[in-house]
Amino acid sequence: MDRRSFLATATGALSIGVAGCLGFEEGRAAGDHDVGMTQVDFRPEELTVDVGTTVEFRNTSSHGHTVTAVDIPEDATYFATGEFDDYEAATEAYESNNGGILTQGQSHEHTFEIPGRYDYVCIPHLASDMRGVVHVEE
Ligand SMILES: [Cu+2]
Repeated sequence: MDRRSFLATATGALSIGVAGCLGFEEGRAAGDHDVGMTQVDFRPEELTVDVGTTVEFRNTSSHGHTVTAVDIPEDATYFATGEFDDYEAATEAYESNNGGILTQGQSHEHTFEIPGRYDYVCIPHLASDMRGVVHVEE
């Protein structure tokens, strides 16, 4: 599935999930981010892109979230809101001073250069299982 058809699919699913939420729909229609956020979910939870794609994660909710990689391919560049070097650093920063939090409307971009599966989480909503996956294909 190419990026365009995936996005079309994701948007379709989103329309069902947030029917009646006009503001969010307008945000999607602008096509200016790839992964949005609800109170305790990434939307979509899984995204498939080609190598070299820059993905924009945007906090489309009123709650604070992080985008923090937990499991990425060997040799891939670590990514996290707050630009931390690894998961431990991101966790410490969040626990000490809310480091890495994206507030409403803020975005974080990452360019995926290595194929494979990238699992990420929202640290403050781990208890709600707020997780996402980016699949990067050759
Ligand atoms: Cu969150």
